[in-house]
Amino acid sequence: MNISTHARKLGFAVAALAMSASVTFAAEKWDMPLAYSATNYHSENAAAFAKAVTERTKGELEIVTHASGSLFKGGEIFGAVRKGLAPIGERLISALGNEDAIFEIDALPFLASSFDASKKLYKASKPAMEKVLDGKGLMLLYAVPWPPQGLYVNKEVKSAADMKGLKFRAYNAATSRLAELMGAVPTKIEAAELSQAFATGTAESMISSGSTGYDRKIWEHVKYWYDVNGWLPKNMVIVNKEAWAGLDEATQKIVLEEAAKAEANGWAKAQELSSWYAEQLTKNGMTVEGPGDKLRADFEAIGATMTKEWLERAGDAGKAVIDSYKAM
Ligand code: PCA
Repeated sequence: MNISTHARKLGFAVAALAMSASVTFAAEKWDMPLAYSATNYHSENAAAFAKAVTERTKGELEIVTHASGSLFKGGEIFGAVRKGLAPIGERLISALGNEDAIFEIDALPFLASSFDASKKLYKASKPAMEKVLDGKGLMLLYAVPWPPQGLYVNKEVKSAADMKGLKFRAYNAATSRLAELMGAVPTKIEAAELSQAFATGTAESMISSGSTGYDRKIWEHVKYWYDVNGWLPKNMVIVNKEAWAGLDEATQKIVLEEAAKAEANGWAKAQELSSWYAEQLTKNGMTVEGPGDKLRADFEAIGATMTKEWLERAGDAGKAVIDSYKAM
């Protein structure tokens, strides 16, 4: 091989390398932080969404989920997506009360306590939420509920007064307030850290779904779950608008289609698993029952106080959402 052939070959090789590099470069990789365990249906649903987008775009947009708060912790995900540190992520909506009161609407006790009611509340609150998100440079892709919330506790509880002084694990300001109104002592702890909190005695009670109790093997720590069935908080998947604008139209269309599928699948799964989770708690030795009359009445009174307080914070925009929900 003479020198010039060699140089030509080298030239081709460099050009080929540059071309393949530019092809790889055009493809986007989106890391998607999630707060809950990989085996939770929210995380599995997000992983299926990510896989479908990756496959349908032939890797032009690869979405990779990171469960259990491994990339950003639950409390950091919203801020990370807003700042563009992550282009996409999932967050519990009702934990965002500091961002805007509207986000607390689906954790108001007894406003919407069935899947059907919760869906209506989602429909009624979605435009207001989207407006707030838009103002923060974010876009809503889909939202999926948790099953109904119940009271986990280490002893038999017949009334709110029985909760007095108990350490209570809260997942947002609303559950903290609820604990306070019962006389319990709230501490905010993300689901990913809650086994530890119960094991060390930092928490002795909480309100959450059968889903989270099951994920965290809560029966190792507490024996009672009172199915208060007061609300069904939702997780939402949001995307940074700048990252969104960087996608071509065909890719955006695929993401929206897959988001709609993920939303429908997620709602169906939550509903399907709801009683299954309760059964698993029973199977693992827990007492699972409805709240007694007194406890239920106490919760309703607390719910009324919390709704009143929320309406004061959320103002006319909040009232308009509640009115439109009630009219549905
Ligand atoms: N599980 C989440 C939020 C609501 C729920 O059911 C948690 O306990 O953190």
